Amino acid sequence: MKTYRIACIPGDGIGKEVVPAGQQALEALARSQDKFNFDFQSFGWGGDWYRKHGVMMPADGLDEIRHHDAILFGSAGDPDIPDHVTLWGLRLKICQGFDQYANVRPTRILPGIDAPLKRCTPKDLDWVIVRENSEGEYAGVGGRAHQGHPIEVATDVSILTRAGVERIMRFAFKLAQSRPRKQLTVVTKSNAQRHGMVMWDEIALQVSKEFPDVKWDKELVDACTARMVNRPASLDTLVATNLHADVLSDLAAALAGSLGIAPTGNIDPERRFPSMFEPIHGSAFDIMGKGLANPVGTFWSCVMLLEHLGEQAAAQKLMRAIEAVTADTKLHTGDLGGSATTRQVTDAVCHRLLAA
Ligand code: NAD
Ligand code: K
Ligand code: MN
Repeated sequence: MKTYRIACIPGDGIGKEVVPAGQQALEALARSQDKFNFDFQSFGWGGDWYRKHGVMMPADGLDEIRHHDAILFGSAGDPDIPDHVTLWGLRLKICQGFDQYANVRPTRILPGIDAPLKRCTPKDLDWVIVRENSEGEYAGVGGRAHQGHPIEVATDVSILTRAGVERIMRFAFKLAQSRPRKQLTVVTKSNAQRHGMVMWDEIALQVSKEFPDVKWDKELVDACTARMVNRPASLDTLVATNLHADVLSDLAAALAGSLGIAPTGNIDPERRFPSMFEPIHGSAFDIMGKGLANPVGTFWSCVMLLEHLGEQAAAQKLMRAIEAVTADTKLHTGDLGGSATTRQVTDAVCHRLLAA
């Protein structure tokens, strides 16, 4: 029997609650069949590690997880540590160190969820946002001169490379091609950002020629927010830069019912390194430590993890268990208007898996 080695990095805040929940669901799934097992290894990196060691993770931390089959991540973000320190010191270190250049964010309205858009049914909203995850606005390039002085200048430079844009475009077109509608919207801002985004548009046109069966269009990022609300059914797969997709995907999650449901995969499509799966939400300081976090975003991330491992049947089984549980409003957590706890939702999913 196959054993997958999974590195679990709960990180901070509710990451410490939802990652163990995800691990339990995967354990129940493994117990419910005899094709594969998991070997989980947990790493206590994050804010607590920072308080002890002055860094978010050890200098050789990437080497400790380099040979795992996948990474299950929670959140980086601690009330007592600046966000740019926690983010760059842990999550971005892993994304960039393992060149996880494609960030994939599916959005659907799950059964039983009361999504906020009027006249929008689950069949009207089925999107995948592909986020460029290695460069762009979050390249980390820039600086501050004359800090604190009236003449201070601060820059965050967006770096786009031809190679970087080509690979994410190709990934997005391929993903769009694999979906029933074969449709891609290239999100842009080339009216105002007149260098990198103009190259982005040119490369989209060039790569589109390799995918003649994919219908594609271009949309400015600001107009795209309005289209997501007004004409959700007109969208299917989207590709956008690091910052644009970051913003669009939180909107997408809210339109589908809650930030607590949405999953994501930070993928190395070439499979040189482990890919990392996580809920899109953060540490949720307002509810952390109370057992109230919605674990569904993490469970759905586990579905993506299983798909990445090639375990399609198991992925579908977990997705069906999640959908059965969201369909029961008594099992909704506070973010969905209910009063269920992380524990109750997790037990319900595990119970379904073991009963199936
Ligand atoms: P957040 O996602 O942590 O929370 C936003 C709101 O959504 C809060 O009201 C929270 O209670 C609610 N929420 C989020 N997830 C939920 C869940 N699973 N169940 C129920 N409610 C949920 O975003 P924020 O407040 O902007 O950020 C808090 C911290 O998290 C910051 O330090 C930020 O940098 C970090 N963060 C990390 C990541 C990541 O690691 N990938 C992503 C986003 C934010
Ligand atoms: K996260
Ligand atoms: Mn975000």
